[in-house]
Amino acid sequence: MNNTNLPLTARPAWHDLKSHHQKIQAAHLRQLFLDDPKRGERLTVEAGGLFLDYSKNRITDETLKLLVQLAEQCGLRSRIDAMFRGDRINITEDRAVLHVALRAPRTASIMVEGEDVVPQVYAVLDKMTDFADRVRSGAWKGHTGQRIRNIVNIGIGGSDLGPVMAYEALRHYSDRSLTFRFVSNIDGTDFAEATHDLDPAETLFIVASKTFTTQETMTNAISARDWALKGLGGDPRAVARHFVAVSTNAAKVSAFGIDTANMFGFWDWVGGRYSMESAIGLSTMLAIGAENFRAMLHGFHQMDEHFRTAPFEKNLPVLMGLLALWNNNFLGAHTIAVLPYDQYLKRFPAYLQQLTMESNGKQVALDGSKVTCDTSPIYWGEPGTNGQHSFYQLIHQGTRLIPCDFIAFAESLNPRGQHHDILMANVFAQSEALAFGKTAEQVTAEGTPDWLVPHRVFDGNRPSNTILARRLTPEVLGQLVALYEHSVFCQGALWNINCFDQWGVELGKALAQRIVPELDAKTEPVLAHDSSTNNLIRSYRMLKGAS
Ligand code: G6Q
Repeated sequence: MNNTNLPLTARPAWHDLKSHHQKIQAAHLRQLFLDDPKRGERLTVEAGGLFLDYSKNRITDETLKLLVQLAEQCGLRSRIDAMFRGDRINITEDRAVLHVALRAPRTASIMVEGEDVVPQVYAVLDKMTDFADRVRSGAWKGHTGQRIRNIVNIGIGGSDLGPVMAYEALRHYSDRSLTFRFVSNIDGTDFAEATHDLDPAETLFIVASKTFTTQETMTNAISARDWALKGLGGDPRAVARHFVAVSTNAAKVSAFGIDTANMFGFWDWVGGRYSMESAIGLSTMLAIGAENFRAMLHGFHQMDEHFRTAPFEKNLPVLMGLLALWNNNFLGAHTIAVLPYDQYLKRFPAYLQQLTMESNGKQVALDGSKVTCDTSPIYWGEPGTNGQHSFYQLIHQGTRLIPCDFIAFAESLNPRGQHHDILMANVFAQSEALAFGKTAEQVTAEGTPDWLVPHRVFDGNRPSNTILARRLTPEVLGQLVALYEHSVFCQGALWNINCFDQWGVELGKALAQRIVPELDAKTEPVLAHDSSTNNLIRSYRMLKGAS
């Protein structure tokens, strides 16, 4: 049954799901809810502090049974075990995938190549804690003896999106006497705007780069060093007080001029987009303190344990993964909207875009063959209620099916009058409207003239999940991120693809390296690209007055 070489679409459960889909495709959520008055209570699951209502999906008990069978036939259980065991499941880079070790308890033991990595994880966490405490208390001084008031994280992709998202998400818990900025883009505007009002004497840069070779990050780090030294009288010793590094590459860190005593390490078994709770999260720890950071790790770990041990039909990440696959591969939905009804989660959709699409935007199965069905849907979203006043029109009445993940919290971190009840009323109203819509009869009964009726009808039957938690805490953020990480893993396991490489980002990088000197050349370079690229390069050179 677990024959890994069988394409997903050749699995018996896939065929059963296809014919099942034929049978139920006409079923409307209105009917499904009428048929089972307890559906909204039944199709729910809870793990840690997260409650998932998935009843507003176009599924029946049979759908779920078959999806679970599909997961079993694809060997999901053994895939999960292999990840937690530290097998080299990232086969194209020959690496283990052990972000779960970053949040394991101190007493755990996880072996990689005969070595227990948990003590290493805690050695770095302890070093981060000591450093964060010193900066937050003012004991760590800048070169001129002033305390650090500004922290600028320089990193991109996995070394940026997690830290920014976590900082924004947990801002409520952050030390407000510290200013945090994040520089990622090679566009000099990013650096200029992040630093224009900062005093170098009070500014600490974290250069966050797993490889310490990423073009954008290294260019920004060099600009930061120039900026800092210029503002601090040019003494190179200032670097030691104003720069720390987060990396796996000690040689490159020290070549840059950062003392490796001020380097926080991690390991090749931590993928960039799975690294926000490693030392890459140093800015998070500086913002919220070590205790809150540990609470976040605990949240991650709770979800890891749930994922590892819960039966599939009660397993939150597995269910979310299977539902995403159902909506994508059987209902033909190309995208998923992630709609957090919490302003603090405004960067969560951007974070998820990398997690989901860099992980599962693949067209080749583990054995090198082409996949036989669509892989990752496109994830996108904005916080509610703002999105309601822009793109929800398309979700409600457009021609495309857009499954939605609503995320909401029972308690506001900033209670103010009726704000929170109104916010929550909107979450519940949106998923209700999407599922049940409004029929032509209902619209007519409201006295709408006939010609206007079609414009005002809502078909409904549009699927959504609602994730509810009591309060957005560091622990709950950890659970939420781990939930999506594992849901992505489940989808990837069923599609039989490698969630942990990203070869698709390489070609553009390599071509850019070739083009940089052509843009920079003092004399007209000989261009050997296609006619469009050649012409664009010439036009650029002309416009900037290079030739
Ligand atoms: C993430 C990717 C990628 C990576 C960045 C930054 O999974 O690997 O987004 O995080 O390219 O890489 P460095 O941390 O090495 O600078």
